[in-house]
Amino acid sequence: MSLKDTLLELKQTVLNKISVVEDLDSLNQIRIETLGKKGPITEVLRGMKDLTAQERPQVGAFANEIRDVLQTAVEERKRVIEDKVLTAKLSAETIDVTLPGNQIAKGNAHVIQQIIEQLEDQFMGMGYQIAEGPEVEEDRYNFEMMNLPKDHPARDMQDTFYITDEILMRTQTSPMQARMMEKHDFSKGALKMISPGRVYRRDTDDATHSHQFHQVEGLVIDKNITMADLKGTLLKMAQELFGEKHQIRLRPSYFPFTEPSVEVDVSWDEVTDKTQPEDIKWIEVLGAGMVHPNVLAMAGVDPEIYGGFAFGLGPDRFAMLKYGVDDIRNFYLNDVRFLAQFD
Ligand code: FA5
Repeated sequence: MSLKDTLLELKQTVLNKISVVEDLDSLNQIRIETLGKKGPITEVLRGMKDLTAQERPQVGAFANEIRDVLQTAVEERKRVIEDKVLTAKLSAETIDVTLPGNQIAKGNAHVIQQIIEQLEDQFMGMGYQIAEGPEVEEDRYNFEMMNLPKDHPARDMQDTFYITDEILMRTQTSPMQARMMEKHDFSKGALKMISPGRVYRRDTDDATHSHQFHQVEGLVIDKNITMADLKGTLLKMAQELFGEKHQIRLRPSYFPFTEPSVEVDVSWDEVTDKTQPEDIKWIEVLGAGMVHPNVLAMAGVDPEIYGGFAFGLGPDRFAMLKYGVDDIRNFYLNDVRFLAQFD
């Protein structure tokens, strides 16, 4: 067989191999075996020294031509294989955007915080400011400026955690009345505020009492404020929170810082024209009254000119009423299964 025929046959065999090879390693192997230094083409070119001077350039050119053809075929096949690999990789990595993702567990505000925030929204809508005060409080604000001098028997109504003789854990949010009245500039208009926060009492825990609970204090001081303003405000608050058909009831009571004083109940159920008064079940939710002149005077407000009403409500009891929770302790056990229900 002539050298030319050998080269032609080699070309065909190699092209056939290249056309079926499926991976880059095998293709590289073919390239090395055919076109490498020890390959048959190099071999042919080396053997040219035995040819005549006339044959040499022809065979040389032919061998180069075949080497070029094979090189091009290798490169083309390489591109085809690389494309196939890339396509396979891309389709394996396709992201299905319609697949549901992993659910991230989301917390929710504590139910009592939710009640407090509803009350804040409601009262801000009526032009009240929101004030927060210290939980570690001076005896002076918690009791004395609330018309409860030392040794006043009514101090027993709120059994107290004392830190020193003069410092205590506040038993009520009422000290915020004195703090806000002291600060307020009455020449700029009325004082209308609510003050939510935690309070502490040495109460024995039971279904409706906790030694740590929440209160929201309310205070309005202006000229010509009457008991009707208090009743209207509390009725609106109760109906917005529990529903239009709920009623409130004011019962005479006693607090040293209000005169007259009342305790306020909300109807457990809706009250319609057909409801008999004796069928209404009432739940006590707050204390209120007209601010005592002594309290005004001690905070530097002239009781001859100004007056107002105050109330202190228990959002824990509100939450019990609104959601039918029969034990206040559930709010403080931090059982996520219970708390997550109020999302
Ligand atoms: C007071 O604390 C007065 N400062 C309220 C007040 C403010 C009256 C302004 C007049 C003017 P009392 O101790 O009744 O009052 O508590 C008020 C509300 O807090 C109660 O109606 C109840 O809803 C809630 N409360 C009282 N003690 C507890 C307790 N141990 N656990 C849970 N809630 C309580």
